[in-house]
Amino acid sequence: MTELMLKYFRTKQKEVQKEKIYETQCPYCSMQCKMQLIEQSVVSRKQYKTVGKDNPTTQGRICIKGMNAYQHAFNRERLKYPMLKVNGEFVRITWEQALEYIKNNFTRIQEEDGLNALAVYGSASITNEEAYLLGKFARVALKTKYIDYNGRLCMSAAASAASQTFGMDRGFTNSLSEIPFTRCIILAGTNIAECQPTIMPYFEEAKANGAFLIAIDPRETATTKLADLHLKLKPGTDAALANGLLKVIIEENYVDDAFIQDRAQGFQEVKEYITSLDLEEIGEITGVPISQIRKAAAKFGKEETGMIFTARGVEQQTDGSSAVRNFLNILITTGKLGRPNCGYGAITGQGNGQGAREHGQKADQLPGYRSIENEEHREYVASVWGIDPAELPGKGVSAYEIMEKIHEGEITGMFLMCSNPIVSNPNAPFVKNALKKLKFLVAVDLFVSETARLADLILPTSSYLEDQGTMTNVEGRVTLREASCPLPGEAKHDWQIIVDIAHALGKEKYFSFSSAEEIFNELRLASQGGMADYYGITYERLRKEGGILWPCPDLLHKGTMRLFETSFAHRDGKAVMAVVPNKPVVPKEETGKEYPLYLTTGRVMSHYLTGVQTRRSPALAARNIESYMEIHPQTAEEYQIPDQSLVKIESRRGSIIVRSKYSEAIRPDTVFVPFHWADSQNVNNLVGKELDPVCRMPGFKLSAVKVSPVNDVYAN
Ligand SMILES: Nc1nc2c(c(=O)[nH]1)N[C@H]1C(S)=C(S)[C@@H](COP(=O)(O)OP(=O)(O)OC[C@H]3O[C@@H](n4cnc5c(=O)[nH]c(N)nc54)[C@H](O)[C@@H]3O)O[C@H]1N2
Ligand SMILES: Nc1nc2c(c(=O)[nH]1)N[C@H]1C(S)=C(S)[C@@H](COP(=O)(O)OP(=O)(O)OC[C@H]3O[C@@H](n4cnc5c(=O)[nH]c(N)nc54)[C@H](O)[C@@H]3O)O[C@H]1N2
Ligand code: SF4
Ligand SMILES: [Mo]
Repeated sequence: MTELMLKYFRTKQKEVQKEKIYETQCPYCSMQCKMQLIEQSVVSRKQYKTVGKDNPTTQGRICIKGMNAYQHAFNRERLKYPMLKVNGEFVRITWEQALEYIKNNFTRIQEEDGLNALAVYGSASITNEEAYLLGKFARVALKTKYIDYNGRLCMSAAASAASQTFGMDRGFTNSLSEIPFTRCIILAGTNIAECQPTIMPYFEEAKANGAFLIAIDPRETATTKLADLHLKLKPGTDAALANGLLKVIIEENYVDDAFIQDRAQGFQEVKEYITSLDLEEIGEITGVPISQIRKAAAKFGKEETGMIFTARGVEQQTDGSSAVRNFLNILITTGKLGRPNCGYGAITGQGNGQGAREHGQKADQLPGYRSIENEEHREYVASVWGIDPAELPGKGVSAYEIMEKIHEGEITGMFLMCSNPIVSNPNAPFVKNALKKLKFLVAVDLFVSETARLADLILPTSSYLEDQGTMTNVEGRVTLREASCPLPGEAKHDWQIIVDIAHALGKEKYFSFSSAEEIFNELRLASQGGMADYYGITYERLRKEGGILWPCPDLLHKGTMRLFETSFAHRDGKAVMAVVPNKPVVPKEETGKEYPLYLTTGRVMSHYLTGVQTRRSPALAARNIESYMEIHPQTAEEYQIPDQSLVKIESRRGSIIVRSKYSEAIRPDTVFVPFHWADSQNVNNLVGKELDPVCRMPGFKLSAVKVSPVNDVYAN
């Protein structure tokens, strides 16, 4: 190094005047990696880097999204003031004006159209405290029955399946620490390598220890590459595939009779139905060679221990709930539950995908996973809230059905917190028109998202760096994220916004909170004695113990690492098996002459959900600047679509234009499009409105489409 260079570096070093460390937790997926944001103040500017921090779930690992999350939080487009739409333009107003405006409009709407004319639409990206408070806000401050949230599009199939089969829904029956020691793993419709990257070492370790990994996915992905066997099924046929696996398991007698006898109901009916099925036919339905079905079943059946994981590939189907139940049938039949290194995992999606589904944001739910239709549950929660149980509204409808109610004129106003439904809901043009029809829409967001653009009023809120609260991660582990940065401008925390509006509506008596911890303490009480019992968890314990797995019913309870060791959560302690038909009761869209290809949708590593945050993070956006359609070269040739060229994709609902991307990794009868982009690239313009009859999950993973090169479109 020359003298000159040395001098340069010394001066540079001196320029780094100070370093600040912000303790935080990633705002994105369900791993909820703990991390530190390091801010270096250099004379002219601030620079940032993020490093992982040790914790029981991810041991200090982070992925590229976590590494670059600060970029959206510090983005210049962050909302800092309440913004009111005046003649089509957003103008800054004060909080006093905003609250007055909300009060007047909410009151007017409820006077004109009834209490249920106001809907609340929530999210699983907010904290437990905020999710809890939003549920209470809808029922106590607004007295409306219409509340639901974006988790309906995410976790509802897995949640309903676990509730029906086990009597209780915690995504993982075991803690992650058991994965490395299991002998056989089925990964069904999950792309953990891109969606929960920091979970990967658990599976890599299992493999290193000799476990056999089976992946079920219509595409080869970074996840299926880890597997020993990849069942490349036709989209939407998981229920039938699970029947095929069960058939071999039963025929080859890998059945755990003692377990079934002691701990399950309904095996005989399942067995009878399975015996009546034809494996050849299952091979045809699923497109998976029978030899592979046999191999997978034998491996899973034979091994002493095994685990099954499902995610949105299986679940985001109009038979998602029963498809998951069929995978649970396999676990029960082989007795792989309630003991070490055996169990089920629904891999949660959003940061608080677990906690936000437990404390009252769902249309039919009260805190602690209680039911709004159960008299005892209503009485208990009403007593915590200090109201008469008769005042509690009844059950509402699911997220997409709220949009239908708007079109029908029953809902005329909405309070939207932390979601971008015109991009994330199926049948997107219908949803956009619904929101445009509202008399009054308030959106609480960090940015002017595509949906916020339609709002009458946008309220600025805090990002993960500024907001304190608990999040329940993929394992069911409740973790505390501390606030580490000051709020920008006049932004307020989501919980503060809810509290302020409740006060403006004259409900201060029920919303007298001045910190997240105070809300958590009420949540603890409201959840006490429920399925998801958080009573024994306190901020103090979370700080000391670094996370606790629920249920945790008292202050001395250590939390629950493994569920169902001696009994399931149904009254009689037994798991309930279900007969799942090969073909769903509500038929799925079929491909045919006009729409010959299956379309399935999902994610890429660098973007998050509707992309509002990641499209504003330069380091992430640069990796995937636009949407694309993954297509097999053979199929592309058939439809004369060159690689990397614009292609029109059409379904019965609408069309989009994206760039083609050749890939041998996908089935020739299927194309794949990620859903992180809006407007003319919004793949939900193509997805239909049909919902799973049990859990109201849309069929995001299956539509029939046709594709054509864009040049031809113009030529026509
Ligand atoms: N990078 C990134 N990570 C994320 C997110 C993100 O947006 N980006 N979102 C978070 C959220 S909220 C969620 S819910 C999770 C989602 O996590 P995943 O469910 O793992 O993600 P997806 O890409 O939606 O779908 C998973 C896989 O299902 C496959 N698939 C499609 N159709 C079928 C089918 O019919 N059957 C089967 N068996 N498989 C099928 C797809 O090819 C895909 O590889 O990820 C979380 N993590
Ligand atoms: N085709 C297709 N569609 C899908 C899916 C699919 O696989 N395929 N997956 C579905 C799934 S699993 C999910 S989870 C949904 C998610 O879909 P959305 O609910 O639309 O989720 P996001 O894109 O995360 O929208 C969150 C919004 O809240 C803002 N925000 C971020 N943090 C905060 C906060 O702390 N407070 C507030 N108030 N706002 C905040 C963001 O800026 C953004 O505008 O999409 C579903 N839609
Ligand atoms: S996106 Fe998920 S895996 Fe990546 S750092 Fe954030 S929480 Fe961890
Ligand atoms: Mo999700």
